[in-house]
Amino acid sequence: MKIEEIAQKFRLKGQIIEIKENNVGNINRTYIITTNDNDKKYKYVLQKINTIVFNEPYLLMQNIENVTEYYKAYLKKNNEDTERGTLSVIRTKNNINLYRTKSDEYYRMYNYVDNAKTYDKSENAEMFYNVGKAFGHFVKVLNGYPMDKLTETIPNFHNSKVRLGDFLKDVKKDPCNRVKDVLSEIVYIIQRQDELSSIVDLMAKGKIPQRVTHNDTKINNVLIDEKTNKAICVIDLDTVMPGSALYDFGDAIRSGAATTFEDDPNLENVGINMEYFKRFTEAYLSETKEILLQTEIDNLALSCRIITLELAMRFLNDYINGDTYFKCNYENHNLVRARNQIKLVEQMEKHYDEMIKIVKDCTQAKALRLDKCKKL
Ligand code: GN1
Ligand code: MG
Repeated sequence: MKIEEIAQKFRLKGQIIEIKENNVGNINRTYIITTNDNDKKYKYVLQKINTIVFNEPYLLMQNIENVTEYYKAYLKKNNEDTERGTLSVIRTKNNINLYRTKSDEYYRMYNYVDNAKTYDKSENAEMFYNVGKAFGHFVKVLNGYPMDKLTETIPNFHNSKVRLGDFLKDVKKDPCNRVKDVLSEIVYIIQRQDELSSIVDLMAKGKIPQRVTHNDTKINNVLIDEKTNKAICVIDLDTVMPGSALYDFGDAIRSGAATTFEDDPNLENVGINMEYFKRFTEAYLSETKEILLQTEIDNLALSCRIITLELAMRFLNDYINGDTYFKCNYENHNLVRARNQIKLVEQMEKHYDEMIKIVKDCTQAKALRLDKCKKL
């Protein structure tokens, strides 16, 4: 079925005048649809859901619709921007939040937030500070959301322990005879298996709570206002599920404070920008300090290493399996990503004490302020 015909199934205003494919993201296919209604232009985002990755598209859409409606109600109550502050699901003419084609393809539509851009890399520390505010705000807004309404659409998505088990099984199977080329990378990951399990273990012991989490907090999942450079909206809500806030914090740092892209083959470029780390942490904690538990705060710096290690393992795992999960633009793309992420873990290990100190300084500033308030 043509994209135009599919777009027509949704409640669009006016006639379609343009369809453009947007080549971002490793999973779904995205199209920007422009319509014209009495000389007024409207834009929509149409996405084909990758059902190999998301095999419960109806439950996934239910999660997204529930969460965005809750979000909108919060924004309204707090006099914040309900139009641009969250995504809105556009339903089909049959009033369903998904369109299923005869060949079992699933499409969904959102409003397009205008005058906003996404960035694969932050242009400066201030922009990343704003991104920290947006992800912190996300935690704050959804803090009261009734968790039992959320479905875990991809079970164990950030269960690094389960992922490690799957990885080791695939290493044993070696379906594409690639293991021999990546032995040192495999050893690197196995040497850090205790670390990989640590957040999951703390959750199992009840020391870290389950929260509504985004699970893909890459910087390009935040819309930045073109004029003010403020972060206005968290997007890509496919993986909104119950999880640990720590993975979201860590993943934002992994992608946004890295000195280069996650698939830069030149490892000399790979590092962590500590100024970005500091600014993001300040912003994030300014939104979440009253919400996060001390155990969560104590593990923020470690979470960056764990999620980066998890990504290194996922990319390597996909390479070993013959590149079936992540979109690859060239041979060895997954291997390049895995090596890049391993280098980033090394860099985070080098700067670990500094990272811990920054988190402490941000939270001590908070304690001091509280103390002052009490005395007044
Ligand atoms: C995938 O498609 P995208 O870029 O939003 C992946 C994330 C990874 C990311 C790495 C559902 O996200 O978990 O962190 O690639 N999403 C899924 O770039 O697996
Ligand atoms: Mg995503």
